Amino acid sequence: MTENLYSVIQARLADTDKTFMEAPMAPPDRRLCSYGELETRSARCAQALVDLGVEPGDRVAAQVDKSPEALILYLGCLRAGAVYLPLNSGYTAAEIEYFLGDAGPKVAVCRPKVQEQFRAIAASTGVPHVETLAADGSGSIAEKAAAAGRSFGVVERSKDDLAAILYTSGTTGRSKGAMLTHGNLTSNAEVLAGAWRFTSEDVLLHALPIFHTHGLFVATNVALLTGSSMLFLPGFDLDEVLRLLPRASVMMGVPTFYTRLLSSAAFDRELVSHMRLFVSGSAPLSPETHKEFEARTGHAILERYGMTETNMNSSNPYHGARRPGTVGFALPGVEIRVANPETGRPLEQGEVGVIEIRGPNVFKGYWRLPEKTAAEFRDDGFFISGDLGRFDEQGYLSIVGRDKDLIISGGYNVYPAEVEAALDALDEVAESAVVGLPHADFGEGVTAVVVPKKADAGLSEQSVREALVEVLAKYKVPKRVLCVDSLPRNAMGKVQKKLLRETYADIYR
Ligand code: MCA
Ligand code: AMP
Repeated sequence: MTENLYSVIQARLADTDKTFMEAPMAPPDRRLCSYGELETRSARCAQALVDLGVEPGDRVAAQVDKSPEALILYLGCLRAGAVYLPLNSGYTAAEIEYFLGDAGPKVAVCRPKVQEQFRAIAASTGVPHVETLAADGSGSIAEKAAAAGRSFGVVERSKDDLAAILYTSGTTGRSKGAMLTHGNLTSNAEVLAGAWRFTSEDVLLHALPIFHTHGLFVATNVALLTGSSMLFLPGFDLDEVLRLLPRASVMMGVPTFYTRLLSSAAFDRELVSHMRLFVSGSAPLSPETHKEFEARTGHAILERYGMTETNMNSSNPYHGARRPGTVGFALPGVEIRVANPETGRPLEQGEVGVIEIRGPNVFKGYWRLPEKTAAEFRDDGFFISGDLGRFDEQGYLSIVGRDKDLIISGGYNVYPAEVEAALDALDEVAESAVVGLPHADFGEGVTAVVVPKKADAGLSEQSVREALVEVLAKYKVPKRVLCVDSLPRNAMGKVQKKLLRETYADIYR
């Protein structure tokens, strides 16, 4: 039996006339997509990919704007047995070059306006085909799909075959491609659909990007498996979200979505009285936001915890207390333990240690990096998350810190080491340290503390930011750059980041 995620979706498809996606910002003729149209359009897309020479296991990379057609490209890849490789639309040419070189895709899909740049990168990295897809759904891949036959089936895949590769940065070195299988995605979507009581009656407000686990897998796969509908926005626009919330039953978001909603006086109990569920994840939701949200709306946000490598691990209960500041219990079929970071020995309830995960949700490994993969797993198969946690007396898990030097800004991960390397590469910079500081909108604000090579080197906050925008995606570029004479170091010569975080704690408040 085929275990292709698309076959599982197809087997559940009950009503082909039912709306799968309504995209209010798309061109009028492409605003609505029923489940029946999704079938035909993803078949045509799969056929177009196969006509380009895509074979099962080949990678198809996409750096495109969010649109219904971008989602159909993902589904076309699943059907063709290809491995979908979505790329953050903010990545610069330098970042893209690395991903294409590492993943070796057969096809790379980009926005029409950067196709020349993409073609040059494709030529230097050996990618045979470059196709285009614009935010309005037009482009060469859309044309090829429209001209392709509609009878394509679904390529047989087993649960261990790859469905996608998502790149995640690391504390050291370059990004690693997390290999996610059909089994990983299917099992997690099924578990979440059950845990969060999704039915075909649901209307999900989808304002997340679709190049990460949260928007692509958690939101979309759950909707597809349960035959629900989505209100599909190109991004989080506060006014649009407020306008559409009365038509939705569920919303998923990063904490910034919820703090932005609370900043609006129009966001009140009446507007969301019909809503069934608000889910938060990707970054810590502060207990203050949780409480303020409940006081304003009567809804307790359901916080859950996941990673690119593991999909979703734990969730607060649908029925039962949703505890602020916790990420709830392990999802069915998922094992979570809190262990000694050095030895992996499980700790007692109440003790703080590294969170480790095992289950059908856990990825297959890092693309072409067997040693790095082995280093992140214990011998008994538990994946070492790098998050520090504790179970309370009722079994709720809290994330209390990170064993990894990571900043989460508005739900995007930024590794200080990558930003420091970009800063240190600037002629005028002698050394740098990058820290995350409390930020009212993004949770944490990426902040650079730099030592100029010479006092009169002409280094300014603006010049540094301008130089970094050329090499790093904007969300990684420090919101503030502070020039100092020297960095504080301990007796071992290590930069004291804790001290920097304390010294500059209030700069975004
Ligand atoms: C945009 N900017 C950002 C961010 N987003 N800077 C830092 N952090 C960000 N997250 C930049 C913009 O380029 C712009 O720069 C300036 O900040 C202001 O942008 P603004 O218009 O306010 O931003 P926005 O376009 O409204 O986006 C904010 C956002 C967005 C809606 C919070 O970042 C977002 O959708 N985040 C969701 C991320 C996500 O899906 N994460 C899931 C990862 P300038 O002014 O210079 O032009 S999956 C995951 O983590 C795991 C698996 C899990 O558990 O889910
Ligand atoms: P990513 O690499 O984008 O998949 O990010 C995964 C990381 O996001 C996790 O290792 C956690 O550090 C963080 N994360 C996800 N959900 C939560 C949450 N609910 N609370 C705190 N941190 C979270």
